[in-house]
Amino acid sequence: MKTQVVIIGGGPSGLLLSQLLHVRGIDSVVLERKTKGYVLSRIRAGVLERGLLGLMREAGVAGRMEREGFAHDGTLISYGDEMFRIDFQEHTGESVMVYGQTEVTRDLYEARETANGKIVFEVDAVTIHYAKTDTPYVTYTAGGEDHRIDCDFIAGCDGFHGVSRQTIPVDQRREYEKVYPFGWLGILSETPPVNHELIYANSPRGFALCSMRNENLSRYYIQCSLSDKPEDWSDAAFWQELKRRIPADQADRLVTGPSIEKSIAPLRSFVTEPMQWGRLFLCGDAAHIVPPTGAKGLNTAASDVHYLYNGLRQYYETGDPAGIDSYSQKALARVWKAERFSWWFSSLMHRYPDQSEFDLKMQVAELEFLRSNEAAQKAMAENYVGLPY
Ligand code: FAS
Ligand code: PHB
Repeated sequence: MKTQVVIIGGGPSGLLLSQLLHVRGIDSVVLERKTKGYVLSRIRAGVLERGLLGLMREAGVAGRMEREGFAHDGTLISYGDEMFRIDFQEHTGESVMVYGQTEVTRDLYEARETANGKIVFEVDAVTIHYAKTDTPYVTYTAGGEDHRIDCDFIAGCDGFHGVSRQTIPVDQRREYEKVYPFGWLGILSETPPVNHELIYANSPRGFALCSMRNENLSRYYIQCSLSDKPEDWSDAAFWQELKRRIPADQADRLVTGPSIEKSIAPLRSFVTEPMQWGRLFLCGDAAHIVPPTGAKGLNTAASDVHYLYNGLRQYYETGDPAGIDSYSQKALARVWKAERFSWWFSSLMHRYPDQSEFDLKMQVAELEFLRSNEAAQKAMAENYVGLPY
């Protein structure tokens, strides 16, 4: 088989890239290790930046998101019983869209299937060959048979545990990592959200986040120990702990109910450089990971896709390789700013085991500065709605 772009990974990065290329008449094949049902069962991001909204519109898949998504003009930050609001509209004139990653992925799958896009599920032994030449190819097995796809380019959209990053020789990669000494225990519940906006909560007992998917589907998180397992937490214990971490007036109005999903995500900051190796380009979690505090994981994957899509489009439409040659440098410039914001917001909102009394005073001082200073709020708002591509 031959195609123009082989895309490894059928998550949001791979699917968005495939659909954008299709709109421009550029052929791709998506190789996905799991089943479609498994990919759609993963509960992940919930907040979309303006840049991702624009890409979804350009890909022609924004209809349901615009009908069912919720535009949020601000977010709430609490510490103890204190709470204040960051007004995105006032500081940036922009909003964010609350619309689950699962729904983004579902919309992209539907668009690819409608366009008869080629997606191969349950592939195994995916191997990238000759990425440093102008005749790369990918081999894989599916249904017990060996396959080969010759292509012009390969997009590694296969997440943190994929094969693409590992294809770049270890002595050619520089990796930067910070592992956080806690995780996030998240639940979904078919209950009305406690507030119409998100609440990021700093409390003496640890971080909590009150989010949502729609008017009767809420998403809540509490910071937990890395040794915790979801089965260690009954629903009652989760709700009791969440109530102790958010302001009393919010806890009083919290509607609880049975969890329909419960999972723990570890937190890390991670970047690999470079994000390209010959004709192999890394996108999304294959190249970088952020703690979900700033809602930058999916959104930074989207900015990678923006740079790669436009580079490939320039190459195929004009023969000019400038966009693909500068992909890694452009993508990394924005990746590092998202890493910084996610690290900064995580440092501000969580309890760390080695924090001193002075450190805790610094957190309160930073929160009160953010609460009272226009420039600090503008900086927070600009990062949260998404820095320009
Ligand atoms: P993904 O990991 O989503 O997709 C990669 C795909 O590649 C997967 O479908 C995988 O099956 C496939 N794959 C892997 N290896 C392969 C191989 N060898 N061959 C073929 N296919 C292969 N971000 C937020 O903004 N907010 C959140 O709350 C949030 N929560 C998260 C919770 C968890 C547990 C995780 C892991 C991530 C979370 N993220 C969150 C980040 C998440 O949203 C990612 O940024 C987003 O999924 C990135 O999308 P992709 O780059 O497509 O990677
Ligand atoms: C979510 O709704 O899952 C969500 C929202 C904002 C975050 C992280 C997760 O920062």
